[in-house]
Amino acid sequence: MDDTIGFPDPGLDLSDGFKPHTSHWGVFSARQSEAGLEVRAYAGDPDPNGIIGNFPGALRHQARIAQPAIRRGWLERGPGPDDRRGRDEFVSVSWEKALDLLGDELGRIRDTRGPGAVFGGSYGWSSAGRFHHAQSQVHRFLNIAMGGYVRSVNTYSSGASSVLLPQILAGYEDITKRNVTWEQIAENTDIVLAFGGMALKNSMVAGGSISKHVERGAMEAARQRGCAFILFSPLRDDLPVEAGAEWMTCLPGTDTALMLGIVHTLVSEGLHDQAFLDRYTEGWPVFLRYLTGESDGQAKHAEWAAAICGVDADTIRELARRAAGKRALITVSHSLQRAEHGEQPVWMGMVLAAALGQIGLPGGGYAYSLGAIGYYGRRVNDVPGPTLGQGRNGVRDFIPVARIADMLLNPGTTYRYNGETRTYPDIRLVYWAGGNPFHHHQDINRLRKAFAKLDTFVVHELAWTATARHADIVLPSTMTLEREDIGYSTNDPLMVAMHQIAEPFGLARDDYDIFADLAERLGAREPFTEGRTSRQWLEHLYEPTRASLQSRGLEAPDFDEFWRRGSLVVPQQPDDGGRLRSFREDPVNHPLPTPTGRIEIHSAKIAAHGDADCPGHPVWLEKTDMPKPGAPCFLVANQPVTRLHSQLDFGGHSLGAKHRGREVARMNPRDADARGIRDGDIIRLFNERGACLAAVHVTDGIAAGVVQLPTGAWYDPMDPEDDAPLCVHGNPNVLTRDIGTSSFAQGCTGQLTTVEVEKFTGNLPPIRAFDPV
Ligand SMILES: Nc1nc2c(c(=O)[nH]1)N[C@H]1C(S)=C(S)[C@@H](COP(=O)(O)OP(=O)(O)OC[C@H]3O[C@@H](n4cnc5c(=O)[nH]c(N)nc54)[C@H](O)[C@@H]3O)O[C@H]1N2
Ligand SMILES: Nc1nc2c(c(=O)[nH]1)N[C@H]1C(S)=C(S)[C@@H](COP(=O)(O)OP(=O)(O)OC[C@H]3O[C@@H](n4cnc5c(=O)[nH]c(N)nc54)[C@H](O)[C@@H]3O)O[C@H]1N2
Ligand SMILES: [Mo]
Repeated sequence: MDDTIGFPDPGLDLSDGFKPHTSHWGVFSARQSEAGLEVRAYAGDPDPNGIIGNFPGALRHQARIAQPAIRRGWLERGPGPDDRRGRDEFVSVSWEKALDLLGDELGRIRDTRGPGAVFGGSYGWSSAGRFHHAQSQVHRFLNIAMGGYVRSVNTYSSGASSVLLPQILAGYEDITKRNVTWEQIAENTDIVLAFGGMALKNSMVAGGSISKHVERGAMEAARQRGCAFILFSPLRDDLPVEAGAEWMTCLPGTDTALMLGIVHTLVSEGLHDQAFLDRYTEGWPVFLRYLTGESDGQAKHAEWAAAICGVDADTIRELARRAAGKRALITVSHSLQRAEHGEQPVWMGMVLAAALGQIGLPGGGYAYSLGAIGYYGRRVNDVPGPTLGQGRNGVRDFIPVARIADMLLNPGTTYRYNGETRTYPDIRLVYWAGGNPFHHHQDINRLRKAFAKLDTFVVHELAWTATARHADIVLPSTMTLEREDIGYSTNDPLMVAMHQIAEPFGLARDDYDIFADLAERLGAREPFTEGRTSRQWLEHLYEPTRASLQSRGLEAPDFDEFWRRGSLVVPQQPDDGGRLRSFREDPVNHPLPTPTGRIEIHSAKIAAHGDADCPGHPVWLEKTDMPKPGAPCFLVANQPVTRLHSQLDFGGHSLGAKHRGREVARMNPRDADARGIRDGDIIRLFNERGACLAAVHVTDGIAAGVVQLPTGAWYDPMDPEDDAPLCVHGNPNVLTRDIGTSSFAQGCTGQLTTVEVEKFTGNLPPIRAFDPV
């Protein structure tokens, strides 16, 4: 308890008028003067992140929204389905007018259709502060002022794994936050098999705030001690050079087959840990019949796996022998499950770890999504942090988050989810604050048709994103630097007093103040605000932390003192290996929270669902989107290096990495040569759903047959009047498929699709995504 070792806090550099602040991509201090905005990374961070360099150029950029705006068609003709969304012009209006019109429309929907006609999932990352967190604000508002809303469950990050893991291993947080830590890896691990890697670009960011980026140092320390890192990925930089990894380019989407080949080798050579399987797992015999081919006629041996995944059979066998009997760690990235049948590699990774028998030992076993987010897999704070109450949602209905277009296009139709048959509701109004679905959702051309069906689409945004451009009512919100907040994450010990650095842009207002005025129009100001100003809310939300520190006899500064200092280190729980460790030590008294209390290699519950696309144990399932004539290359649409998703794509750090204004794709020289494409060219990527332009970097750091284009370049249709316009900027979601992972979890599958690529030789169209509206 009370373990803050390893977290000396040098404090933020507050000299020269700099003030403390934080973001999903790091703690910093900043100063706004006539010279513009300057940022200084937190001195306690051993490996600060360049993404904070997006702030200076973004703060006063013309892409910011200066004034409330209403789509002309909605203003003139009122609410109703309209395919002019995303094509129409906007009319700037006063706050008074915007809020009056919106208040009336919310009242109409509430009183005629009820809150079940409102979709308020509002998925997205918004900002790091805990009070002005846009989702918390919009959910609280809709609950209190509207009586509720149809919500979304799960995330785009872990749509398949967050439904699966609790049924086969342990709670999602047990596995991602209280499991194998970076210190354990540095000290104990002999070999890491990293499926999808642990790219440093990803651990640079975190949910909430992040003070220290430790991953590079931990991998370097492990490597120096003799730990071997094996990277299975289409991209070499999915592990840092410090890890000294051996890079194996398995074909995208085939990790499950590869893992089956490794486990088959373990079993056929008697290298698997039968004692572990007997003592801790459920269903191994059923799985074994599948592995050996007894149940389906096909043994999953190394040759079989090699023919599917492209890693040769000798290498697969060698990997099994190298991992057996060692402190072996299997890591599976989020990306593997953000694809068709994404449940399978997550489940099979766990089975591989179980067969190696290391689950629950320091630095060994199974670490799902380690490295996807900074500090994941590290310790959890031992004091409560600030959380804004959401009120009560009077609507029970929900959708799995990535099924939004299906819901809007097909009200009243049924779909499968987690063993149930459910019905899509009839949504008339969508309210979004703090997310960018026209960046994050798949098959944007289809999404446009889905949003055309609404009566009204309301968006709070700080900038003219594609989502704002598809809305009916656009309300300008402040960005984090323009307001006070508390920065905090449950697994980062540094709580940050986020001072206001700059005045709001134009007429932008805090989401909270916008909702307070709307609540007034709906007769709910007092329950929404509880009579508090923003500053009073911060004091109120800080109090549980202070009281908890005080009750333990620790230094417990009052709010004013915390605010003056700028940061506060809170104690963390010990690194005790969490639930998997205690299960290993005593499986009878510390059973897992699965139906059998054991590691479920076979799940009777999932088998009973009867869904062929996710049966009762992990299996290799053929993909329906494989390279073919017309789309012969895999497209990996992964997370970007220079920004968080689409946020501040107009900031200097993000713009600086583009080439001729376009997002940069990567291709192997073999694929480029075959198409007469050279490094630095502009290419057109296309398939049956859409097309976009991008610049290209030709490199042997990517596997042949794979093209990579990160997410987050703002959708920029050349001619918005088209049904499937060319995106001239490089948003891969004009190409991705909008299907669920399976009937079981219905997660997002945006990571992987297939495309053709050609050199673009026409006149280069201008980028207009960042133009003011
Ligand atoms: N093809 C493909 N698509 C993917 C993925 C993939 O791997 N491949 N990954 C998916 C994943 S894992 C995720 S998490 C999603 C991310 O998708 P999102 O979370 O929707 O992406 P962000 O760009 O972070 O969107 C946050 C938005 O909030 C706005 N914002 C910031 N602060 C505030 C504020 O204070 N108030 C308001 N009102 N707005 C604010 C920002 O300007 C930004 O537009 O993308 C998914 N999409
Ligand atoms: N800089 C930055 N960091 C981020 C984010 C960001 O936007 N920017 N977003 C954050 C969020 S919300 C999330 S959910 C996490 C996402 O965490 P992840 O989903 O793990 O991240 P990605 O970068 O999308 O994918 C990781 C790598 O998986 C590889 N890969 C793709 N498909 C396959 C496959 O089939 N098999 C194998 N073996 N490898 C494959 C790709 O080469 C890719 O680089 O990242 C977080 N970190
Ligand atoms: Mo995510």
